[in-house]
Order: sequence, then structure tokens, then C-alpha cells
Amino acid sequence: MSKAAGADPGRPFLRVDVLTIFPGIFESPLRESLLGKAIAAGVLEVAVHDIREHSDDPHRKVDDYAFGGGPGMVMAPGPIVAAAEALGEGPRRVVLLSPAGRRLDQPMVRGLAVAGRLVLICGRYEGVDERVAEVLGAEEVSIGDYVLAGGELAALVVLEAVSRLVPGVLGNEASLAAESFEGEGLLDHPHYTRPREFRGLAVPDVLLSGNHAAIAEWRRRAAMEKTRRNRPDLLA
Ligand code: 6GU
Repeated sequence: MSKAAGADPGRPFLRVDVLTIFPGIFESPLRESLLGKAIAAGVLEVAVHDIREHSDDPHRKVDDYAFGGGPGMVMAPGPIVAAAEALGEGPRRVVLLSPAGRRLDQPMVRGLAVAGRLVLICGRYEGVDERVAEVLGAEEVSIGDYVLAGGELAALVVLEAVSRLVPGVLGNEASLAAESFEGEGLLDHPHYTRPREFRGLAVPDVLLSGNHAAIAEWRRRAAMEKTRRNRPDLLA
């Protein structure tokens, strides 16, 4: 399949708008490596917007005390919704990064990768006013069962996971099918490169045998063993 199959000529496959109060966090991740290359190649477009620019407070305040009391501040709905509405109309999926969201997995990543347009909203403080998700039709997404100080690093995780699936980003589409969480739902098998012996540890002989059936069988068993050890829940 051609890299540009199905695309509007001159349009990126995926456009992502990020809403954050820390736009600087995104600078180097969007310049380097896979994301940097995809953006340079024009298959991915990312715009980072500062939520504070949509605060009507003279001190650009975006948070306030929680109704009902309790520790910590809550991000107010006004500036976030204004920032989202400033992006204009049109079909898109809106994702609110939050530890209280649905946990990200590879099927969810695959769905987001074909959305065409994404808006990623980064929460901070103790939370985001619940009405933001309702007004914007946002899906709450968490990247795992631990707590980060804010949604910025989580948004970068979503962005990188999704971008790798955008046609033309990875370069080697075959490597997608073989890895963890794709195909059979096992973890990826172990990998080796030169030297053949390192610190007294030899590369398994079968990988040097040239016997492709035997190599495939070894990799399947090794993937199974690694999955049993590290992620028994995937086999259950
Ligand atoms: Cl999306 N945000 C925060 N603050 N913590 C998290 C998370 C998101 N996902 C896992 N932990």
C-alpha cells in the first residue's frame, strides 16, 4: 500500500491539538526522534496551546478551590473549554488525560490513530472540573495505575503510541505486527545482535542456525515464557 493511500494530498494523516498550562514540556519531545521526524515529514501535525491564554483573570489564573472542600485546587472549566472552542468546529476525538480515566491499551491506541484529529487536554492540580468532559464530549484516559503530577507526560505517551501507527511514520510497517500487544497478544520475544558473546553470555544457537522454522518456534516459546513471567494476566 502506498504511504499516501486514502489521504488528502498535502494534508497530514493526523492532526493533534494539545491543551496545557505547561507548553514547554512538549518542546523537545516534539523535536526529537519519531515524533520530530513525523512532523518534519508532514504526516503528523501537532499544535500546543497554552490554556492560560484563555483565562479572563488578570493573573491568568486557571484553577480555583473545590466546592465541597478538601485539599488542592481544581482546574476551572472556563479557560479549558474556551481553548478547545478556539480550535474551531469539525470532527475529532477529545481526550482528557486523567488518572481517573479508562486505562490506555493498544486497541484504544489503534482507534485514536485513525481519528484524523485529536484534542489532548492535560489536567493538573487535583483534577479538572467535571463539566469540561461533558461540554466537550471528552473521553477520560489514564496511562496506568499510578499518579503523575499532571497529564502532560501522559499526553506525550498517547501521542507517541498513536503516531507510530500513522502510515508513513514508522518507516518499517512490518515491525509493527511482530511486537508486544500486536498479533497473538503475547509480549515480544527477546532480541539479540552482535557480539555473539557478551560478558560470557552467548546468543542462543538457534538464532545463528539459519533455520527459519526453528527460529520462529524458539521465538514463540520465548515470548510465551516472558509473558508468563512478566504478565501472567495476559495469558489468563
Ligand atoms: Cl493521564 N494523569 C495523571 N495526572 N496521572 C496519571 C495519568 C494521567 N495516567 C496515569 N496516571
